[in-house]
Amino acid sequence: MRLRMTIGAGTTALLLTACGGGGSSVQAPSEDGVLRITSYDRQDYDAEGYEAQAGTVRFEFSQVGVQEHTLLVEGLEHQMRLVVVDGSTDAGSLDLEPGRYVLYCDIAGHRASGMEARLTVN
Ligand SMILES: [Cu+2]
Repeated sequence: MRLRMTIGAGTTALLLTACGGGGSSVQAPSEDGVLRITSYDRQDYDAEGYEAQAGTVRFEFSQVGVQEHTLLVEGLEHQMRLVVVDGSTDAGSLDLEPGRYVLYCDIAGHRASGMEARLTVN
């Protein structure tokens, strides 16, 4: 009877998958109830997801950089469109029921390059 140990060194896969910054960073409103969202020139918001309480949700949209960006809630575009450019801030509010929403920037090409985020209203 022979015991043979096979060491599969040749088949050891490299499982070091790239960590694509992938966490699930979710940002809740600050203590004053305002949901502050920052945009960056890399065409991204400062979190992948945001949380808010149902009712009147107040948004404050600001910018790090110089690119113009907007903030809209999918399906509610006619109710709010915030715009920042040259370091400005913009603010607005929406009456939201509990549910899942999508935030995005409607500047040409920005959403396609990843400028969108989840909004969970509880
Ligand atoms: Cu943008």
